[in-house]
Amino acid sequence: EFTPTPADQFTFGLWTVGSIGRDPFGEPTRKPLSAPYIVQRLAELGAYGVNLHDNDLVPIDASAAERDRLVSDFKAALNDHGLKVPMATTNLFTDPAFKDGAFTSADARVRAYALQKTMLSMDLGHELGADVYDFWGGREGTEVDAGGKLLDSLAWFRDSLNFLADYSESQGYNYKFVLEPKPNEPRGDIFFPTAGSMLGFIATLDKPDRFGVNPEFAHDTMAGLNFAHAVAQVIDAGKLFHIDLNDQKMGRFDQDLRFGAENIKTAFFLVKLLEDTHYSGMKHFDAHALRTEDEAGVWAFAKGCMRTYLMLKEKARQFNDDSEIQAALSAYRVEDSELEALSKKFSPENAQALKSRTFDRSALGTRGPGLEHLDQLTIDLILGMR
Ligand code: GLT
Ligand code: MN
Ligand code: MN
Ligand code: MN
Repeated sequence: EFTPTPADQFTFGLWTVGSIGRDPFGEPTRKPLSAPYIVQRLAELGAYGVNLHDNDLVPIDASAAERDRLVSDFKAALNDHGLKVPMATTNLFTDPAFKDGAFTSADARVRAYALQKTMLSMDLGHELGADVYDFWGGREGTEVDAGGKLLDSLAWFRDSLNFLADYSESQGYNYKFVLEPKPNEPRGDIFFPTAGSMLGFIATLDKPDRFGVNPEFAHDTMAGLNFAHAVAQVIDAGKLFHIDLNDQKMGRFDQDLRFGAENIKTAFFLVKLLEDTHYSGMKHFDAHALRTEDEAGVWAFAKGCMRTYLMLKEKARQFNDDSEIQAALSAYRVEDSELEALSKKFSPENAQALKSRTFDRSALGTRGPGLEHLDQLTIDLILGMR
């Protein structure tokens, strides 16, 4: 029970389970794992796929021969173990060339190089079968706003995405692009800090239908936001093409904790939202094992992410089937078909009827909605006491 299968559509990144435990204060604590080995282990654990940045597989200065060898060994492993590559992305943050941004660098040469690197990485992703392409603008931001590029950056980023969407089409690739917001780190302030800002920006692109959002649990939590609320807005906009699951204490540095490790209640409502709305995209665990861990800890981490998701999915099912919880919910949601009909859509008659209606304001303000009871039932359920 709670053992995943590929049908669950769980994915990891070469960079997530492959993390060697480096942090800004300390050297790596683990040896690198080869891509084919990661593929084998993830397949054994029941994952559906593995995602990658161009340079997770092919070093930035690799020769053509080296690239071909690495790609063919990786493809052979995918083939042997039946693992997919659903999503690909570009590393536009590690190399010093990108220290002041990639698509939003004030240096036109860096912007052009970022386009070149991304096109080559899109070619690689396509070769591996990816149909989602992620843009996480880790370096797209500033510490110093005296450079005066706030509006330019938006225009440069827009031009780049329009260029790349046209490139994708001209190549016959069928990519859906996902934009991944983060408020800060590694930059002091990153452009497009929230899912809502990405949604607003997507509407300004030439081909908005090709673009969605890739929200990440930890990114919203760092900013003190409620991730389930952010995801609901992305779903409402029809833009949830991908999701990055992990965990994080609020207001801290980027921790990338195992999914469900910290904010179990938000994780529950998130899973419930994804399951109730039949989210059909990939569930990508964008996190890594603690720096304290050895390789065994890496696979314990990976198993734990998937197990917790599946346990929360079962809890969501129980929530929906629990008659006491459902009774508390129906008591909370007051229905009034007459008033709902009048309020649904404007007409002069409906407006007039509402304006002349007498409301018992005091009764509305006095009613107790039963949320303490409902929330405690939820806690009892999550803690396994129901
Ligand atoms: C990086 C970041 C993630 C992004 C990845 C994609 S890389 O690890 O923390 O949130 O999704 O570029
Ligand atoms: Mn992240
Ligand atoms: Mn992410
Ligand atoms: Mn991170």
